Amino acid sequence: MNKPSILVARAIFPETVARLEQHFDVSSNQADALWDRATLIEKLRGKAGVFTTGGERIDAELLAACPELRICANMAVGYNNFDLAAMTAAGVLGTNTPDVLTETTADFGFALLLATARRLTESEHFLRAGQWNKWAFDMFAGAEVNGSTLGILGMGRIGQGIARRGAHGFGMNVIYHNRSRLDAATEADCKARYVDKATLLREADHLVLVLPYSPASHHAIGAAELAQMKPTATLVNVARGGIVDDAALAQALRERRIAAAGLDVFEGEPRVHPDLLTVPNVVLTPHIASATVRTRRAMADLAADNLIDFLTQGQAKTPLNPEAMAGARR
Ligand code: 8YV
Repeated sequence: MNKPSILVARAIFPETVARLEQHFDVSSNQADALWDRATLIEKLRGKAGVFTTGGERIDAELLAACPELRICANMAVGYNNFDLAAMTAAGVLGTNTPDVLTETTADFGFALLLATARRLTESEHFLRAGQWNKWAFDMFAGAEVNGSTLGILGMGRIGQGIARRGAHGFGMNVIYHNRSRLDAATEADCKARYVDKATLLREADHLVLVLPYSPASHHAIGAAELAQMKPTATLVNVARGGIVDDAALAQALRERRIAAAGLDVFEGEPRVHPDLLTVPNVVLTPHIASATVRTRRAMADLAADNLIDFLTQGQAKTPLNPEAMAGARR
């Protein structure tokens, strides 16, 4: 029997490609060329599955051009690159990689919070530039983390991980806002108190964004929201570009309307708003919150499992639109 054909759209671990090759006729982009959309569609022709990594837009137009496609397996927990309604309508399954990256991403969110509050990169740049020639009582004095108020916008698995780190590790007072309130046991575990968004903005000493990106969360933090925050507050975004209005944030940082920001994600990344590159009070990292070797392997394994399980047995470990499995394209 002929093996199904799949496409791996970006470079991934060679071991993952080798594993996929045991089940599929694999075309892979191990050269990691950045394909434009027309090229992606061209490469997808005749493929039953695609291994995506979060940047490939899967929508009605692409699905119509690729009638053999049955599954898109994202190596990411976020799936805002998928038009899930269009995929369901076309009978195409989408999968993501939840859970395996939760603790690693929460670690990074907390690291970015600490680095931002305690001015880690700004002070390192100062030292590297040879400017450290004496002690000063207020040199790089930052914001207190322990015992302060940690605000979390978006209280899913990663938000809860950050809350637990703050509450149990740093004695922080944790408040959160989310579309739906957590059950009492989870709130107790995270030592977190539910508040409305205005209270969250007003009371947080450190505000961490961990909500999914959708049209509803576009610019959830813009000029108006920044204006409600404390002038001493820090803002951390480990969620998605587009949730923060980067131009408004750069202006607020420049005018010290908030103290500092830590950003792992950007609108239009890998481009970064030029104003963010010139303000000192921001810590910038290139979307690496899930980037440990073990976690990236676990993400790749789970995405590969989904392709293998679905195309060989009609099942998937982490389906996003399980209803598409029943009416899936054959
Ligand atoms: C990924 C992420 O590394 O999982 C997500 O949603 O943002 C990151 O862990 C990124 O999407 C590329 O795969």
